[in-house]
Amino acid sequence: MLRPQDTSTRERKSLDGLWSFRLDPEGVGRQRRWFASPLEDAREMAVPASFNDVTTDRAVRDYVGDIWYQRTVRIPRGWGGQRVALYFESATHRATVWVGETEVVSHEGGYTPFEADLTGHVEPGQEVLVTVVVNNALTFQSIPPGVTEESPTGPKQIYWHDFFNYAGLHRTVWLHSTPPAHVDDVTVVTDVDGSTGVVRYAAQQVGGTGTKVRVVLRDAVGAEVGRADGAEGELRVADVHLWAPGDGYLHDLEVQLVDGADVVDSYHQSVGVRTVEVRGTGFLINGKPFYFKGFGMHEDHAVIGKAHNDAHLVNDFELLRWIGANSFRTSHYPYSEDVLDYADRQGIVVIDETAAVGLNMGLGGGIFGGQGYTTFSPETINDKTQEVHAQAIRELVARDKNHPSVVIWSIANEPESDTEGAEKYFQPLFEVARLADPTRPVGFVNVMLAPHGACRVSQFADVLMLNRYYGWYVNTGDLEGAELAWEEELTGWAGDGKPIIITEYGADTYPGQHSVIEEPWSEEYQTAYLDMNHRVFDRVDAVVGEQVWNFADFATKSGVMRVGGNKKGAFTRDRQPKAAAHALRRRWTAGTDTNPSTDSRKDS
Ligand code: BDP
Repeated sequence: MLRPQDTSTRERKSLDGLWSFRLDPEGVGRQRRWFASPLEDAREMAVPASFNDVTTDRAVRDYVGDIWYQRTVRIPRGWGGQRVALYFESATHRATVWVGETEVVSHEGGYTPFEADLTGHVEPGQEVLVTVVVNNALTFQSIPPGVTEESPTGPKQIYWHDFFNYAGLHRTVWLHSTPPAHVDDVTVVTDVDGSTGVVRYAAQQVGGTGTKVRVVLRDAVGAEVGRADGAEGELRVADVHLWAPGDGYLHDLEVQLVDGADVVDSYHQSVGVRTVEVRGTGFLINGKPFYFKGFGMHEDHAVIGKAHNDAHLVNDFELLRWIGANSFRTSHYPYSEDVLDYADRQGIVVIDETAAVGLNMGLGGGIFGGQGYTTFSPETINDKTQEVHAQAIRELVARDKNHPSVVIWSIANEPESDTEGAEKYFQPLFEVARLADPTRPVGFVNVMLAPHGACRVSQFADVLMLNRYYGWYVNTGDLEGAELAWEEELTGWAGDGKPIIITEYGADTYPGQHSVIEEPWSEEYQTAYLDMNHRVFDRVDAVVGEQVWNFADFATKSGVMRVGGNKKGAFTRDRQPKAAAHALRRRWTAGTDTNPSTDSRKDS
């Protein structure tokens, strides 16, 4: 499956806008066939948006269950003889879709795309009713997991991740056409041989008899630099302009299906020629040591929740550039495809993460409400969860494998990782990731509860990714004690001989809170806390990256540890800098021209 495009042979039509919307607290809509006619008692809802914060109604914000979306769609009259499909960039956390009275697709997982083939169900020029039932309940068999507990006031959704369970249609829905014979998938792997770029490609076609694959590679100004015939092959580009951090140089690979002299289908795949390699404790991009500077982020904004929005996208990347960041992690789920495309063009490096967050009943205790469950057991996170998780990894890789910005797959955030159950659960998932993509390093993000010596999962990882809160959740307010304890643990990890990226370190900070003696929650403490961490990182050679938690403040469920959400942002939720943002900017741009490609630190 490829993302819809407008090309010489394909067309797409966005279905963004206002849809009819109705909650279904009794869960009767499927049985009463709400898809068969215009939704009764509906209100209007924006797509793309998380539905939760759009209204003023608490019942909407906290709703758990089936959510119905519906609109009419006109099939373009010029699409006769074409394959017609509906493509959802995401539906959180699962969905079933009807066109008229015909069920056309179901999908599990809230952050990866899926598609329904409508050919044969619709006619060009016809207006059809498209109905989607989205379901946002989390269970032990969903990724991320959760559980619904009965309470005197009704069922309550419990989950163990620290961000609000925003749901709905967060991203664009496309109606699109392809020729009946069309390119169905493209995989590109690049290499560098001296000054020559190597582009290996493999293309799949469906529906063709006698059609052949042809590829044409063009540079950024459109000059042809290579072409080949055949479903698989290799192109070599002399004096290639590489894709590199801070230099998002892209080639365009046009994948054609040809029938004699006719171009039956044309699909455009961006290609960044670059290499990624782990060597000892080094992380190399294009053979050069790379030091990650940046953040764990969230898709999170006022009103729209987790919806994708281009203005916010550009603004967030402007702030990344302003502060001197060269990278981020898609904590804790795959972000919009537009974010990855933009990262490619901006030369920002990405650690790409699945939505496997909260697989840890030891974490948070009273804070996140994990009491009373065992993480890995037949009744909780089990074989079925592992299958869903494996599928989430496959879908992430299938969607993002061709993005040069993506340099590491993170298969989970802070799972339980110090037990036999964890080892058994995760070993096969590393294999799933490596089978799906043998070219990129694979890792997972380790939690403080499984320190060096106790973790049984990091043995499978190519890169060690650590989240640590010395000076916040432990040694609170005691940065001297924190510095000692942190350096001791980190030195242990450094002995494993793998590169280490600190994927989270941070302190909640209420903007405008000040304190001469650097008290927790003050802007001064956040800055001092980050400085302490940086002193530790700078003393440990195996550390190849620092990603602060978090880029910006973000929404969470209510809790006694959360003040209007998580306040660990360097920026506020509306993207104003706290004092720490200026401090980070000084560190990350020191000795550079603020170009993220120029790393002033840790060049070896
Ligand atoms: C880590 C999680 C992250 C949380 C963060 C925190 O990975 O999602 O938001 O801690 O507590 O446990 O701020």
